[in-house]
Amino acid sequence: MTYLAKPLLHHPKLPTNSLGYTHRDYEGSVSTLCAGCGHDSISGAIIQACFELAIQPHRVAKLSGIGCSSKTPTYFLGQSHGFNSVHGRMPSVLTGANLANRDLIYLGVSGDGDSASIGLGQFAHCLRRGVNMVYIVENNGVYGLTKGQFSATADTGSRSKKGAVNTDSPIDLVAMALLLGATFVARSFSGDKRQLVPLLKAAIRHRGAAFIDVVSPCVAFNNHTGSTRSFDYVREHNAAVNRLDMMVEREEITTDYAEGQVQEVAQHDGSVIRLRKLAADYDVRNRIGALTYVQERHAAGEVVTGLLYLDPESRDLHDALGTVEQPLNRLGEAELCPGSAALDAFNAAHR
Ligand SMILES: Cc1ncc(C[n+]2csc(CCOP(=O)(O)OP(=O)(O)O)c2C)c(N)n1
Ligand code: SF4
Ligand SMILES: [Mg+2]
Repeated sequence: MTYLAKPLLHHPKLPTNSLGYTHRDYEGSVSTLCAGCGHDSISGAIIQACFELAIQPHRVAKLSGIGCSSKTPTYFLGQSHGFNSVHGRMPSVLTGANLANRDLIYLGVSGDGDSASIGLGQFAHCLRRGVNMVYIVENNGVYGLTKGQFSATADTGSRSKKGAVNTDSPIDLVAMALLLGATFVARSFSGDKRQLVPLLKAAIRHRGAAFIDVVSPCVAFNNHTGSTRSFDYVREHNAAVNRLDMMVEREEITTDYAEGQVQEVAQHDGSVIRLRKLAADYDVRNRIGALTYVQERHAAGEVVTGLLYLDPESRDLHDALGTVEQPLNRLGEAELCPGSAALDAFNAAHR
């Protein structure tokens, strides 16, 4: 059996969002991942974020590659569109779907093997093209599905469960995303829903390529002493640069922020990200500063989390290509076949 259906009955007093939907309306099938897998907590955070944003499930398309992480779209948003592609090929399938229908919200779900090994080229190009999506890597430092080989994100010197030492250099997907031009870059931890849910909400409302690297321990193969992706290691070395609230529109500050510690960034769609700064001199609008900071802290053994970079003036691939506003399946014959005079004029313009 590949998945289990959940019973549809739920408590009549479950809280509802502005669409009248409960949390249950954003769930998927019962997970078949190992009990305690970090990936299930990320599914929970995605459900929470979509519930809080009152997203209509049919407006979401979730795409993935291959891996335990890439199985997770079955376990959330059961009423949404889904496509489980080939190993490492989620980004090109997502790019094509996005170009055909710009009206959907695209969630790309991948693993560190899927994105940093076989899919590294695809990862790079969809970020540099600015595809409007939320690209989530559930990063456990191993190939969980194929039973625990080191992945390309495993730190040098980290140990496998059987004691082998990784001698290769790690690929830091956050640093790559910054270099490649992603306009929203964050890192979080599957065990920190308080940080992850608002990050997901802000990324969903962002126009452009939003990338979130979520450290997500694999309890079966990479949760031992000597691993730098275990629950204990990440809890002990987590250095958050900020905590954020995501507001659909600007709202009065009601929380107890200390003066000088709050940074507000408005996005294109009117949503406002309010950041409580934990590292006083960290500026989320400084791409080069972010890159330096993340690498310096990694060298000091820390796992930097939070919203690391945001370009409030972001544009997406449709802006760059000047595509039509409507999804392609809504274009009628008149737009698709404007007649021979229009074709002659077009050809003449290219002579
Ligand atoms: C073309 C191809 N090569 C190799 C595999 C075998 N394979 C399946 S999943 C996987 C790695 C998954 O690792 P990751 O993306 O980190 O996901 P995780 O299971 O750790 O969540 C590999 C190598 C495959 N399915 N297809
Ligand atoms: S093998 Fe690891 S990544 Fe896969 S479900 Fe189990 S704990 Fe999760
Ligand atoms: Mg993995």
